[in-house]
Amino acid sequence: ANKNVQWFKDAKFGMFIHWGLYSKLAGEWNGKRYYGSGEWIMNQAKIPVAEYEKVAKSFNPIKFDAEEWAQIAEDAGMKYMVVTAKHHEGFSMFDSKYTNFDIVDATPYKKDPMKSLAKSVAKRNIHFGFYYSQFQDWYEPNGGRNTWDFKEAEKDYQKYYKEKAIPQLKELMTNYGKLGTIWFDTPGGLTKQETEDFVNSLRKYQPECLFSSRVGHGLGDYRDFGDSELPPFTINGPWESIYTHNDSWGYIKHDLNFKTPKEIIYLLANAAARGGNLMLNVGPDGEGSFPAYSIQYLREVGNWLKINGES
Ligand code: FUL
Repeated sequence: ANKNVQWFKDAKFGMFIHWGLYSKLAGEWNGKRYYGSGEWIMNQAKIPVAEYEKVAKSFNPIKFDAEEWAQIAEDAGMKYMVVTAKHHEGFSMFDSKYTNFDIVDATPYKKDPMKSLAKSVAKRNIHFGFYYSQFQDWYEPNGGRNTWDFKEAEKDYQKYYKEKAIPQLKELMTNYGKLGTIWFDTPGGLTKQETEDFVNSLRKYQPECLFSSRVGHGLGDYRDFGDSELPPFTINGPWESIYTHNDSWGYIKHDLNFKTPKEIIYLLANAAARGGNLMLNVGPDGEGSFPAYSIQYLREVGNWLKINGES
């Protein structure tokens, strides 16, 4: 295990951010509404890559303001932030040399929002990290789980890891300053030995950066449970629970089921009482704005913590 895990154990409260092309679709495709997890819309609607990539042409998050996002997290009392650098859809929300399907090359926005976000967050002494979907990549012929465009039997996962996932993780670990964590998700395509080699090959870029347990095979530096799951009793060792503010991780405009400040404080207290962290997700929209309810309720949580919390 990584000896730099103390900050994580002390953190208690973090912000998770799901942001990608799906945020622009906002839970709707060809006039049909989708529910559940907005970041899964490409898979739910079986949108062909050739159609999905067109979404990038109008993705222009002009309202994105790194200072504002970081300030919302700080005011809420959050000590770390993990943002989607690439989710299962395969779109890179950062400038990458290894694909043109990224926010700088494929959108009218043309800037790398992760650069300014990393800076604004670090400035506030909040630990910064990236979510990276290391196996599922529905854009790549050799990435995991797009079976509506590509044939499973023809996939070469090793090639995808070698040519995209590993080089991109190197970019993330070398171009954005000091990272608190890389949040891997939904492992696949690698044996335990291969996963160990994968982890070790990345350690050298930032030995202190933590890796989430969803890197697979019981590896990783801290434990995550299922989505929206609190362990029923005290757990030893570093862990976190992940919940989202409404019902979806990625922005869905017709999902208004936001947890109240009181509900968020209950979750936070329950995680803390069992010895772990709560990482609460918000889903900014395609223009780069947080939902108004998230801004308001997180501020109220922060105000409560200032009066009642220790920190
Ligand atoms: C899951 C992913 O498949 C979801 O889209 C989301 O990112 C959640 C936090 O993890 O397993």
